[in-house]
Amino acid sequence: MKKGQIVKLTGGLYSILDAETKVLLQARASGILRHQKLDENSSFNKQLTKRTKLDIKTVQISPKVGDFVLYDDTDINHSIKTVLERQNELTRPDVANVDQVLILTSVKNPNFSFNLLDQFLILIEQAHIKPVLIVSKIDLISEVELATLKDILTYYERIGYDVHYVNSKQKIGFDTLEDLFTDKLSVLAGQTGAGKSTFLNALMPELGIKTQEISMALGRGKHTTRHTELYFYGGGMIADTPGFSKLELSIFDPNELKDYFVEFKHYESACKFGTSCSHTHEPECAIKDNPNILLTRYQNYIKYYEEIKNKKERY
Ligand SMILES: Nc1nc2c(ncn2[C@@H]2O[C@H](COP(=O)(O)OP(=O)(O)OP(=O)(O)O)[C@@H](O)[C@H]2O)c(=O)[nH]1
Ligand SMILES: [Mg+2]
Repeated sequence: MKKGQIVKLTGGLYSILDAETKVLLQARASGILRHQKLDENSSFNKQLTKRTKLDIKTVQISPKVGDFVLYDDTDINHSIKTVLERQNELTRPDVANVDQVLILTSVKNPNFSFNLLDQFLILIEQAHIKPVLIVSKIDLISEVELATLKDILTYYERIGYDVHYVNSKQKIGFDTLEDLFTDKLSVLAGQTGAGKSTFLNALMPELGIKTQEISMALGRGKHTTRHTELYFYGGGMIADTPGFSKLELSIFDPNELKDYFVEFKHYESACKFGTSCSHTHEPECAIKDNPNILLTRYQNYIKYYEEIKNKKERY
């Protein structure tokens, strides 16, 4: 049995990078994978509740891009026999063992959205992955508009996120990205049309990845990227993933939400009710009306909090 990492998945066929030889080969998932036996501490158990854990001793695991697997190199099909434990995983996009997610947000077409940005940050924080902000299409707004946006985004830098500004068409802003990818599996995420594929083409012109102009010419329109694939760049790997128009937060307890607003933890101890403060209505809350917290961040927090609470009440 040999070890490898899945770098591409199309129509049931996997491309695996052999861990030792670094050779790419085609593989298929073996039948036994569909019912892999899990021990209690397996990372695959995370999504299961206590009850289903007792009920289900075997579980269906679909190998995904980024997964480390053991495959049979004596078999012509290179059958994948085991999916190894995941360090983390995303479901939309479907990638495992991710080191960082680059959130691409265009300043125009589609317009910059703090709402979408904050939702992305929550999803990535929840998956325990490092987010990096890439503001794209900076050539589409005036210098004054860009300066205003940059000014607001220094807030995100202060709370710990790196922010980069790019124009992928003229390859501007890429000099600061050089070491970003080394030894990492990076995922590009963002709305459809944010410029993810164009960004990758600027890094690796030889790839000629399909972007929206090309798909428009083919009469396809939206969602140009349809499958997830890892590309090798700068000593690491980058996944171009299909974008989407709407995100869905998968948080079931509204009290969990505050954990993903990373800056809140610096002030929380000053709340009268400490860590049990929901920051919504309590007296002497150190988050609400805190001048150091960006107002749109707090407003989005309240908005998502209500959404999660209402959803919970419906069940
Ligand atoms: N002016 C300008 N246009 C850009 C830039 N980056 C991307 N675009 C354009 O934006 C459109 C969408 O770009 P894509 O790279 O296909 O977007 P995507 O995020 O990969 O979209 P999906 O694959 O559908 O998720 C294309 O028409 C690009 O030419 C940029 O830096 N400046
Ligand atoms: Mg794309």
